[in-house]
Amino acid sequence: MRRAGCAVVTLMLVACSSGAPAAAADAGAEAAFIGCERDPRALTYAANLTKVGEQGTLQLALVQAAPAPPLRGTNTWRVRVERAGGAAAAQPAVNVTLLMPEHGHGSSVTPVVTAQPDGSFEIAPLYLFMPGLWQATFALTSGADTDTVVMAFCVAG
Ligand SMILES: [Cu+2]
Repeated sequence: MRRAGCAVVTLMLVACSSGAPAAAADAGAEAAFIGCERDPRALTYAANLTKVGEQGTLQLALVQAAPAPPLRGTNTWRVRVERAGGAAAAQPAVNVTLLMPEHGHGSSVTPVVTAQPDGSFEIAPLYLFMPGLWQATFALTSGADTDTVVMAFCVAG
């Protein structure tokens, strides 16, 4: 479409034939990042960011992310499984799946979930290897109850 526009608009011919490829590539990268920042799915990170699951039964608290906010590269998250509303969840368990929804791929590294003495879980490494929107789907369990929480963050380069 850019080329068609350039061919029609004579004034644009010089710009298109000389600097267009590099400029278009830069604009594309910038647009992808800005689009991610404005993406309504992207959450604004804060310690103890909490989201109720799709079933309304359990919730996930992202107690702490390191680095904070999440950045491109290797991340470590501390999370807690709670009853919706914040009460302690019995026999909590959590699993996480990473996805870049715009690209249709996950991470090349499978994160390990490690239960902590205080009942929370450390999840590492969360390898967010590209800038863009990363979506973490948490499968929550407490006894016989299950729920799913999706948290997405716009990861800067
Ligand atoms: Cu990607």
